[in-house]
Amino acid sequence: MWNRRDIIKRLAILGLSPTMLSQRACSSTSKNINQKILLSTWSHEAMHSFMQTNHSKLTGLDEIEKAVNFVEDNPDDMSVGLGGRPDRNGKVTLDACIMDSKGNAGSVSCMSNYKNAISVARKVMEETPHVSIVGPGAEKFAASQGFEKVNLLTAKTKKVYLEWLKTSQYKPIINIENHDTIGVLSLDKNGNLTGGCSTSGLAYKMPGRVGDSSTIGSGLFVDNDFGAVTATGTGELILKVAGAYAVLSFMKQGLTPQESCRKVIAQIVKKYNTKDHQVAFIALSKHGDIGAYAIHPGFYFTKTIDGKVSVNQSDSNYK
Ligand code: SD4
Repeated sequence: MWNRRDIIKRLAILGLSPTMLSQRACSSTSKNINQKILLSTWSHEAMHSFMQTNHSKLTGLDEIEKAVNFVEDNPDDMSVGLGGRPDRNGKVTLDACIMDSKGNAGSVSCMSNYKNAISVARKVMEETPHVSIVGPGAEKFAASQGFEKVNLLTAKTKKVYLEWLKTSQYKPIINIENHDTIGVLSLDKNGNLTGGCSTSGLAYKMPGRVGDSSTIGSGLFVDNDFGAVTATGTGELILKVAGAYAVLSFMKQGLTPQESCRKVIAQIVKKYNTKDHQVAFIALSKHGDIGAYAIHPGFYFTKTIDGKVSVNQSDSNYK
């Protein structure tokens, strides 16, 4: 039998301390939490009024898809869907993924000409034997599913792109705007978790570049027994640590969502040069506990609890 000292020693090997353990044991059965929670990255105004009026009407995948569609359809949001910033050749390409409470997943990467990447990702999950379809294959699949073809480069983003071409300097800007990649996590009243993520990726990326937002385990992961996590920021840093799954693995060890997000951000900061890069995670546990943590200040996330929307700034590694 292990005594307290053995347990503390073993926790130390895992980089844990007893106080970091959540008091709430993770259970593998769904339970009624009497609260409906939707947690999302940044403050996407296009989504807020929808959430206030429809939060109680939709659940799971329908809620995730509709909420993300509002952001994808907004031409003024230059990080997601229609009007997203293009790659360095002037082509807008989208990445998105979705995951349900049963562990099913779907994604599209580097897809142009169709604005609702999250909906195409959902179709990949529900209508194909695959998880991930990219580029022209994704576009062909979207057409076969009846999605309407549109030009994603709006007059506004074309102007911004032509301005960028004058210097062609590839330089990420931290918290480039206060609306960015949309990642959404939902917990329904039966304790079931769902998640989705959609982006036009890093502005002026190399053609063909795929980020974390369509990579299951990096930009998003849902494990209905424990929790759900999504990410935003420089995808290359998130991919290199399998970000969303890394956060979730700490939650599986019993850490709170907040502490789990903080630990993975700390790992990124320790390993890589993060002076000019932002990364942030949001996490939602099976029990409705919330976590959010970023490398730099200036990351906002939105909580919708039973239809009440509030925007909060996360804690960060650098103050
Ligand atoms: C990407 N993670 O493609 C996305 C970009 C992003 O906030 O999240 N920006 O790397």
